[in-house]
Amino acid sequence: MFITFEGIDGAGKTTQIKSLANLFTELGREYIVTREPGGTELGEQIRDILKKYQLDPKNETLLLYANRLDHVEKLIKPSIKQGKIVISDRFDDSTVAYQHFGRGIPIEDIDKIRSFTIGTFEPDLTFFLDLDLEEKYDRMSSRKLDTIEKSGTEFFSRVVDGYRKMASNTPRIVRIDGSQRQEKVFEDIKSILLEKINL
Ligand code: T5A
Repeated sequence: MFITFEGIDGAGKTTQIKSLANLFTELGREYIVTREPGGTELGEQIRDILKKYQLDPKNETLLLYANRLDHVEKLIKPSIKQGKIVISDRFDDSTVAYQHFGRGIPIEDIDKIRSFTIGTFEPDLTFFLDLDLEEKYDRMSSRKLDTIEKSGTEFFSRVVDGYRKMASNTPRIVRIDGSQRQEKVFEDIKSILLEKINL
């Protein structure tokens, strides 16, 4: 089982992943928690580059897929093969939301790079934590922002709309109202999981 969490920065992905990991521990299920950008040694180095430099959107996209290929082959697929549940904080939908809808990279180009790197590999289930921009900015007001987080309101508004479109046409992606209190967000996630997998 490969589960991913998606949404704009500050949507609550990391918070919910912690609760889900605690639940799997209580249930005695074997799992790993990973993230993108990052996940492997190469991926973490790519993460540092993406967070530090203002790159051309094409370079940003290429680096994200270099990371993803390494992540899928070295960590995600081997962990699934060992019978573990893999939980990833962001995956391929982030590239469609941020680099296609946000930065304007044509979807045909993203499809080609994806096909060249990870082929048709995709998550079994994706939770999209939906949050309005006002709340996102409230939650992140005290934080030092990295290069992508400094991209501005218009950019993030395209990213949110993109995620909403993707969630409405992709059965794998389940939209969860991320503006609810933490415990209620997790209840919603748990009830979807109970429907989809044998916990
Ligand atoms: N990126 C990534 C791309 O552009 N393309 C790609 O293909 C990929 C893979 C990653 C950056 O890279 C970009 C997107 C990102 O800009 P990151 O540091 O990993 O950077 O950033 P995020 O994944 O966005 O992580 P964040 O920590 O910013 O957001 P989270 O994990 O969604 O939010 P979380 O859980 O840390 O919560 C944020 C704050 O809100 C509070 C928390 O306590 C915390 O203070 N909070 C709540 N408050 C009220 N109610 C709730 N329900 C709350 N839930 C959490």
